[in-house]
Amino acid sequence: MNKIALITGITGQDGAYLAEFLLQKGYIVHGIKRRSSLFNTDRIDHLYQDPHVKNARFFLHFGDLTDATNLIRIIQQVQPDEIYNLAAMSHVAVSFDTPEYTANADGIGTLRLLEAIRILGLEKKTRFYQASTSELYGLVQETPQKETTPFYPRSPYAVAKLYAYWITVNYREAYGMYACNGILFNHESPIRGETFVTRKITRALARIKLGLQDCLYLGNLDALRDWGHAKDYVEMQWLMLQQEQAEDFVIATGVQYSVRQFVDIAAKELGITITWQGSGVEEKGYDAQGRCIVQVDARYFRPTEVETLLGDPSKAKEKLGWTPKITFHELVAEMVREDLKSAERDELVKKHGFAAYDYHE
Ligand code: NDP
Ligand code: GDR
Repeated sequence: MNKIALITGITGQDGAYLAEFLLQKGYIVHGIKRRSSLFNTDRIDHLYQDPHVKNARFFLHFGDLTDATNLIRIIQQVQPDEIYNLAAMSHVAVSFDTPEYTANADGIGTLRLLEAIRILGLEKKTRFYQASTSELYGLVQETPQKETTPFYPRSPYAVAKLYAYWITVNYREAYGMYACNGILFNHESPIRGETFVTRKITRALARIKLGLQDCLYLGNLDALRDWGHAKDYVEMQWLMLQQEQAEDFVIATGVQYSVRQFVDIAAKELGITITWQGSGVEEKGYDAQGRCIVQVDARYFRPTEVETLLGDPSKAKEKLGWTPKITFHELVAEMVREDLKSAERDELVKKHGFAAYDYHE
């Protein structure tokens, strides 16, 4: 019998990689997607199967984490063995603009799913994965951060995720549910959202290389992150649900780079060497021809920043056999390569007289 998985946030970066991974493992995969006025399934279109086809194993349902009745109905229909709760308003900076919505979707949304499992009497059948985050550590109390490091969230996003973390632990303890948190550090890929800093950098530098854009505007260049590859991290999400007992795990690489270093390494992939001048909001990066191609814009500073994150994945290494396959440099190279391809497409479009839109956020 094929196992049945339900993925919330299936149209996002992790949702797409996880769906592909589970389909390869023989799962029947159901995903919840939001209604939007434009198509929002780009990342999973290659997985689409006509539901009329016999033995189809991939199904999408309209839904939203802010709608409890909808979630209960979908879970009742699907009767999943595993639920992966990846849906969230996941942008830290945007959470300062939409704090109430973020609390509703990211915090209470998790409660709605756990309650749905309970209301439907699926506590012993359905295993639950919660997409927790290194943002919980915020103003870090210990370096490197591990499962026992105290939390100090620094954004409405992180505070909402703190609620989700603890309600998952509480349902495990109160009702004996198999529910666990993956405390995942930043993970990226060529399908990372364009407004997260890594993708913003690789996309902009590729466009600058081809003359489609002049300058990349960034916020805090000194921020330090522990960046891994999303493809490696979704495998750990699955493994966490295959253990004898539900436990929470940190997933990280244990290596840290600054945003400035990310820019330098990505630029190097494109044959660009950057010379930095000035500091703080005055800092600028110049190419070999003396053109200013990177500039700090205070608009991208956050009201409260998470300056440094570095994970200690020892527990995952020991209990899950965690070995990330893709190195940081391979990740950057892959992202640059893919963004260069799409910039080349835009260049062609422009050459033939059509406008190639540009969006700098
Ligand atoms: P993305 O932003 O790429 O994807 C988020 C997904 O959630 C999208 O499918 C989005 O739909 C969906 N979504 C947003 N709001 C709602 C809602 N109200 N109801 C239903 N669906 C909704 O995030 P990632 O794939 O990068 O991350 C997956 C999860 O892991 C998130 O919960 C994130 O907070 C968490 N996380 C991510 C890390 C990372 O480095 N990537 C690290 C640690 C945790 P749509 O496509 O329509 O916008
Ligand atoms: P983060 O990722 O906030 O860590 O959350 P993001 O890539 O947005 O920022 C990383 C660091 O880079 C700094 N930064 C900028 N960030 C953005 N987005 N745009 C800029 O122009 C810019 N300039 C500098 C930020 O200030 C920050 O310090 C991600 C999300 O995926 C969360 O959902 C997830 O929980 C965490 O990772 C782990």
